[in-house]
Amino acid sequence: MKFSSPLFAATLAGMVAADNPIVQTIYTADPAPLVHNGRIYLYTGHDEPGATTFVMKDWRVFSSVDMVNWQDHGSPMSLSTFSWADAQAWAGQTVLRNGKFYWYVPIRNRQTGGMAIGVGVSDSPTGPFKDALGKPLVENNEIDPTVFIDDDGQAYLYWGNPKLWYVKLNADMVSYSGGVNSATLTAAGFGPRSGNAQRPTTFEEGPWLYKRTGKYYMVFAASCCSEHIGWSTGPSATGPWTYGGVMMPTQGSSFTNHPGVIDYQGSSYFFYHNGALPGGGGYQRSVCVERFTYGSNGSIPVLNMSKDGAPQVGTLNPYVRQEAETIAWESGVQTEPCSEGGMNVLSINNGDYIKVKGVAFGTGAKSFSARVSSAASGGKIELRLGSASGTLVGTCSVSGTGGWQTWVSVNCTVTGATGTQDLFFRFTGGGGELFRFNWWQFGQ
Ligand code: FUB
Repeated sequence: MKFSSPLFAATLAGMVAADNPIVQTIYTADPAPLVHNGRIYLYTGHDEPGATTFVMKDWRVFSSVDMVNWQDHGSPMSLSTFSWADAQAWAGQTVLRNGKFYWYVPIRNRQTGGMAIGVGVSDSPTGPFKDALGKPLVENNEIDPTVFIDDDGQAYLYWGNPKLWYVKLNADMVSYSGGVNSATLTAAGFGPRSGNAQRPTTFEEGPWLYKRTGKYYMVFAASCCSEHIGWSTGPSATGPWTYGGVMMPTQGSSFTNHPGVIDYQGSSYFFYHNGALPGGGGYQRSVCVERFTYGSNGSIPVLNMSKDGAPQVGTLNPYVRQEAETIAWESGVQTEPCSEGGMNVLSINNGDYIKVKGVAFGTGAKSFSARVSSAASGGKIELRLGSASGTLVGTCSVSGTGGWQTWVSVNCTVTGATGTQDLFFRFTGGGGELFRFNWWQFGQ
């Protein structure tokens, strides 16, 4: 992220050992992971810098195969996708059915002024998404949809704050049968809360429904404020629910938290948010991830927020084309849609860097190619190992190309890049923005 304050920039640069938060180029919130074709797609909200309430205008998508290097897919859905909505692009979830991706989101209905649940639909996990209905799927001024498709094909949409509601979705995923149901919130089901007659249990918002080894789980943001994460289980997708306990205590410098739970490549992962980036807080949040193990009886352990995040799953192959916006950590850069498709990195100034974690060079790389552009006079990409000031294994020069979206390929030789290493692209040059960066690849 490009921070206006030198203190913030220095703090971000100093957090390089961390893998949490997952994204540093922008503030992200309300994570909703989805595993598809061996890849994790992470759907998030987007907090605005400097906002003093939940000023949220679009949603974002990131993806990864290794839990540490995350590719930025930009914003395939925003308030403008929904002609009937005017504000509050809040916490949603995406599911796949019959080859289509359905993204359920809470948004403010401009006609009623109340919160409603809209549905975006796309043929691709990264969009673009369009409004599936042209109107709300359901509206009762409550928020935070979660969607789950049971083994028998019945899909459930839950949402709520302060109550918990559900409908049984039809197979088309954009209509429902049986009316709107109110889930019974009991202390036995969701843990007791005292001193709040409207909210007699710890359930607050952000339900996340899934099934694992025959047991149904409802994970949720609990109590307020600040929130912690709680969990309940039941014998069916409609309960009855039995309170399990706390999954993540109140931590971090955000007064909300929001759960997303998946299994990927044999491990279980918990996505949440906090205010850990420089300038972070309740309205400038960032998504993080932890790996965890269920108890033998299916219980969820208490997890703490960490800076380390989840361990890397496997390694990254530098000998196939990698997008420049696939990032484990960065300092100073941003992303934008690219004229060649996908996204590119911009706002590259002298001293900025991108870290790519766990790059498997094997017996050694001999060359490096990068796709770059510059409306200025360019600069250099230093290829360093271990840290932004680590061993220099190559330097690629970038010249002016006559435009910020006028792309050329540049090449340089590489010496001494062997084994598995954290790779740092360190950018150097004169003043101002130097160049932009679309993709890269090493040669053997
Ligand atoms: O991001 C806006 C709201 O804050 C979400 O809808 C809630 O879950 C809370 O995270």
